[in-house]
Amino acid sequence: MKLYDWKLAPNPRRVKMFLAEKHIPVELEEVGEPGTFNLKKDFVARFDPYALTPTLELDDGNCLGEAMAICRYLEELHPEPRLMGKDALGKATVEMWERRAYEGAMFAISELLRNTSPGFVDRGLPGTAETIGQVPELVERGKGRLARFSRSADKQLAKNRFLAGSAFSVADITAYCALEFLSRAMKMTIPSELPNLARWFAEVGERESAKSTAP
Ligand SMILES: N[C@@H](CCC(=O)N[C@@H](CS)C(=O)NCC(=O)O)C(=O)O
Repeated sequence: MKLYDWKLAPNPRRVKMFLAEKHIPVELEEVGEPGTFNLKKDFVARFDPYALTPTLELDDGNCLGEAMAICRYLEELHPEPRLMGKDALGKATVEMWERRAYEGAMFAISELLRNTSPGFVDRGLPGTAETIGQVPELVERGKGRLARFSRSADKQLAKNRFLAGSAFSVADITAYCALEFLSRAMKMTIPSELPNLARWFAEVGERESAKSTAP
């Protein structure tokens, strides 16, 4: 099993944290082109239009894309510790918060970065060598989306230790990887009026899985 990785990027880190929480060893292959915001040409040619990290290549040659699909596969094979919920309600709650974290934080941050950064000119969407222009109007929309998610997460974390309740889950992993990337790469920190989100962010950052996967 081999994980195609892009060390600096937040989405492959979701799977690396998930693997670390479960103590599953994996071979990593870096497909980021050093010193650029591009992936290596041979990787893009092979997987276009889904040339995305993370991609997991299994020993039989099957390849899985999408962090959550990869996590689902790993959770089935290595159920403990459970990171995707235990019973029907728990699983649905994790999925609900993971989806909110992906759309409200990870995807929102992607809108901010890809539509402003000179490194992403003509690469408004990831995964393909096709020319896709930047749309500056999406930046404000992305900021609003991120603010709404952050406020709702702060409210949820006022009553719960983690996003989906008392147990750490893949929802925390997605939200953490997005917000950590925001502070590291885009120098945007959690606003002081969201103390519960800040408390949670510090706690997740202390986990071994966060430390061992830090770029
Ligand atoms: N929906 C995908 C998103 C994956 C994604 O966007 N990965 C980024 C890195 S954070 C990537 O590989 N981008 C390739 C590119 O910029 O062309 C997932 O959840 O795994």
